[in-house]
Amino acid sequence: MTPAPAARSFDALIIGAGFSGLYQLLCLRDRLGLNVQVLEAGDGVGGTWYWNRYPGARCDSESHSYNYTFSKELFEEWEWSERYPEQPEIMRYLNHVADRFDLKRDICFGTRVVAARHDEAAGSWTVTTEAGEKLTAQFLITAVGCLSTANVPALPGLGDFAGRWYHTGQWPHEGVDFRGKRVGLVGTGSTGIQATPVIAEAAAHLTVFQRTPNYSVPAHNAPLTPEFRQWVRHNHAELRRIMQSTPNGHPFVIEDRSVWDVTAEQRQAIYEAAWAKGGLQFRAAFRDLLVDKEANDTAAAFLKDKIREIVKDPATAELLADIDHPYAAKRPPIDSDYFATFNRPNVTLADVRRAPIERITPAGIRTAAAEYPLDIIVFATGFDAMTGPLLRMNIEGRDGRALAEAWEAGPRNYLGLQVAGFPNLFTITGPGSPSVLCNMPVAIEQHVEWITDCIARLRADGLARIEPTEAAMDDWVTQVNDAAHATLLPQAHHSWYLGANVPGKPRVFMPYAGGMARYRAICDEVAAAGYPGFMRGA
Ligand code: NA7
Repeated sequence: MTPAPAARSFDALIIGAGFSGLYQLLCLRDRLGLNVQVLEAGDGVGGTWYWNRYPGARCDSESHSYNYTFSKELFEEWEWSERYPEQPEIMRYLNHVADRFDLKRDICFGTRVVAARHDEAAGSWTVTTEAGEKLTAQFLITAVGCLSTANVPALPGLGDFAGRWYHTGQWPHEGVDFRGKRVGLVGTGSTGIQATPVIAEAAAHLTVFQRTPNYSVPAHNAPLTPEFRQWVRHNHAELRRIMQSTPNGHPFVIEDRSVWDVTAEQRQAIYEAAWAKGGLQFRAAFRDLLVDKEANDTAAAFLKDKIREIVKDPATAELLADIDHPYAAKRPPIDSDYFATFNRPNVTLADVRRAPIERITPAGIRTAAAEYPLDIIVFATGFDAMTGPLLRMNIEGRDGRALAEAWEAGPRNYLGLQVAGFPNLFTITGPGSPSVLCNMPVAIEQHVEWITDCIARLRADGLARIEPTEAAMDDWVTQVNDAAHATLLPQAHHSWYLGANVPGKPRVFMPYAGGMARYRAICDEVAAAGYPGFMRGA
């Protein structure tokens, strides 16, 4: 554990030392010259990647786009080894960044924030850590990630399970030995789909408990060739331009053609080519896949046929292909041999949509249909996404009003960045911003730079505080809703984008679905116009 900082009072406190916290520290400390402290619960940098060490943990963004782009030198000196970066390599990258810019000296590790309260008279935030320490700052910036609060289902009997159980987002650093073990994996989101083939290789038997069947496109991961790496190194500016101009912040453009511009044969050939290429790019094959349900149906049918082609047992294939939502309306997973894994003799699929899990017994999992004896249970059951990490910190704004109360009916803010009644609090990649619908480093750089400019302008104007108006928030909530409903995204009624995976959570489409490029333009316009919708004061 890093010793507590000597000074108790800072210009800015940043919570979290992942992609966003590191860059925010660099910007505020080295560009603005502020006195900044980062508080990080983990014992190292990495954020989401510090905790998600499950077997097969890998980013679905392609590695050459999963880095910072603010520094050409940093971009050019780092070389990724594979098409998609694996968790340990992302950790090496973030440690490299932290060391290169000498960031660790201003990060307090092993320090979990349990409360944050705004003091109106002092114009400052007081943050309390789990150890009871109190720190104050004029600005409070949350860099806590969107997928950092593990969602362990409240299943009766879990405490009595005689084996070991783990959540993928809280994976033990020493790893888990599956050899000779009967393993149950609950959840078939991106995580479960990544972990299944890797666990199946090691375990004696793996049972995958599937509630909602999911599409998946092959990742086609492979080592990067020296030629590709060289091309990346020489194209920093162009790659940055593309990533900043596309709706999802990826280094490829969405094709400007409709599903209906081509014949059925041409469409099939386009989907085959996209399948062969693999990755998230599949969804960029046509411009209307996420806005026209019938167009989407053509992609869905193609992907379901692929499952039936790959999986040999027809009953298992039908269970896997029985998908009830439009393709990419939930976050689309990509995989390495996920469906083929069900052809292995040591892998079973259990349908817990028709026969739900009733309880965990000392011996395993009991569903409405059968009892499955298990030695290890892996919960790949996702996260209390986006709002979860913010709400668990007990943030209180003016007059002690809790953020949990302000967001009782779902998150409300302006531009996904600030909440009325919570002056000088900024939420990096918060709900109401593109965040999880975007390649995260792109969303993070945009937010961090906007916040940095905002604070710089405030100081240059001799002002000390900023918060949005209620009217601006109301208008933004409407825009976030409208943007979501212009797409098929809300049609996946069980999606974590809607908070549907957490019992009791308000059903509100949380990220801004209008596209990163449009969002960036809106934020830039607001800044250029002198921050309309915000109240700035002394
Ligand atoms: P996700 O995408 O939220 O997936 C969680 C999975 O766990 C999903 O299949 C859920 O089914 C399932 N789940 C959750 N609770 C239960 C219970 N109680 N019983 C059975 N099944 C359950 O999380 P991931 O970690 O895979 O991915 C999160 C993001 O990380 C991903 O989207 C990328 O952005 C990176 P459900 O669909 O709720 O029926």
